Amino acid sequence: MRFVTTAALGLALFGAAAAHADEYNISVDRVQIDLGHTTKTGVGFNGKSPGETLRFKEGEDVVINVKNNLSVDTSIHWHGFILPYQMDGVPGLTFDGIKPGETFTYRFPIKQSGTYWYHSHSEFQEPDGAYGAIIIEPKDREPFKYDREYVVILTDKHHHSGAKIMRNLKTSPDYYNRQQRTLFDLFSDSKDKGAGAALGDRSDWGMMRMMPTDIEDVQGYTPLMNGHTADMNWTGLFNKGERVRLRFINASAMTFFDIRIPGLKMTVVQSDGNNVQPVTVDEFRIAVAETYDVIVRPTEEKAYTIFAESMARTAAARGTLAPRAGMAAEVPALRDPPLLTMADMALDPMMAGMDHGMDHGSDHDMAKMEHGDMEMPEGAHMMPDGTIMGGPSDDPYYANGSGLKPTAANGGKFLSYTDLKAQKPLYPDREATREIEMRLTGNMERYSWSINGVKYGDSDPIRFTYGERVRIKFINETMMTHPMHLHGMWSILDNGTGKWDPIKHVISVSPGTIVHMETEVDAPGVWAFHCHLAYHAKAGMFRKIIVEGGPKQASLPAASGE
Ligand SMILES: [Cu+2]
Repeated sequence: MRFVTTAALGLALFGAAAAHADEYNISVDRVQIDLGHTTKTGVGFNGKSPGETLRFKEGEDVVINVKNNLSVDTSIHWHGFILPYQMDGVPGLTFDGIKPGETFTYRFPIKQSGTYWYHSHSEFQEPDGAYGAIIIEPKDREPFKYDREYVVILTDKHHHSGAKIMRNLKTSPDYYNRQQRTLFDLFSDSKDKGAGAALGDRSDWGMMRMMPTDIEDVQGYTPLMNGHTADMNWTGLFNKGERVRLRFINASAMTFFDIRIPGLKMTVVQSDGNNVQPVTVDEFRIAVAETYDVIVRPTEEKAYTIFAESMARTAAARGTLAPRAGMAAEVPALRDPPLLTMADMALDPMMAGMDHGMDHGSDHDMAKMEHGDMEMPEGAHMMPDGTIMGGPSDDPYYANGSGLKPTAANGGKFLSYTDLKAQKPLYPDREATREIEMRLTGNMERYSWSINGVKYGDSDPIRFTYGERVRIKFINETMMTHPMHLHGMWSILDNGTGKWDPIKHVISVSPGTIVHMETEVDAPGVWAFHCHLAYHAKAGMFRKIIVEGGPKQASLPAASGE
């Protein structure tokens, strides 16, 4: 069943001359976004935020006219799309952006299928509301069945503009972190553990220049589900016994969500637009910019709550699946916030309490001394200050210690990256031709985020050669989870399943973990590679990729730093 028709989109659909070229008109506009307690002026598409769901067909050529009604430049990036780089929509990198009053025409063939999204790649327009869902219908039959479907697009709208949030973070990096431990916590800790232990723990955190609860660095937002606050209760209807496909998209600027539907098992069938071997779970985490398609089968004539709780448990989006409009089920309470502990950053408990070198302070001597002659576990990595991170016992996604490792409510099954297996490998399995190390680095005290210690503005482009298979080793040396997004080429997550390694466009890297991905370099041109947390990308956790060689080199710009 198809509930979203092109006619209903409010997008003009012209009978184009070419048989398979559909034409769409999208305007980028100032819009009002209802946050319940307040209305925010933001940015949207065709007068709305989120923009209307676009529906493309695999194999068609699309023509999309994007008109800029703002007083500043804009752009649209087609997130997760395989397309010519000139159509990728990253201002200053792949095109010049769209000036106020101007229209830019995107033209590209649709070479994939599944659930995706689109968003502005200009300044903070995406956090300010410029995002929407895309569904691409596959040419072939899908390997699963469903009776109806809904897009569930999540975001974290803040009453401050993105530009203001960035300014506040730069002035005071803990501006939006409300879960910081207070002096009161310190005294209550000292009752339990003794003052010495509590103070010792505190000074370790000072050395790391992070707070123990830096799981989210921007709080105080209002989570929205399909543009609705929890009170507005977005509702999807079903008939008892139907299989309902939910296309979850995390369009947040900064917020990871843990999603569950109490009373229903969810069968994950797709991630980042690519089919996976079905896995049934009670709860899953969706990183910023990821998509997950799940199928649920409500067998009772009652309402079910779709509950998307933020990773740091500061807020939740909520909606309902119900047989009739106006119904509601119980809404779970927010669980206790997880505390990221020093032990979470180290493989060996012996390492807990040592400086992990967020920046390069002067307190390394003790750490060096204590594990100077310790054996390095296989797969582990030694940081510049001598700290050992990672190792064979690590789940590439979630095993970074007790603090962050999620458990499903009521002891159920929580999806891990290790559960994701490609339904059908996109590429033949082969050895990577080269490995690149990407340390994810930062200094929370200055709100500076970087790769290999270098911010984007000071960096040289990374050069790939067409035809190679690059293996990327992410080493997350920070206390935050970074959803890394490579444009224009698929990211094959090495989760140990070999030829079944899942194909994604966002690879989320937890604090203190090492994660590998591989990329078949099959798209010439210039591409962005960045953390998808809006303020991390802007602060410098971003790289320009140049793919040299391959077809159609004429239009590739001359090599330059920026
Ligand atoms: Cu990041």
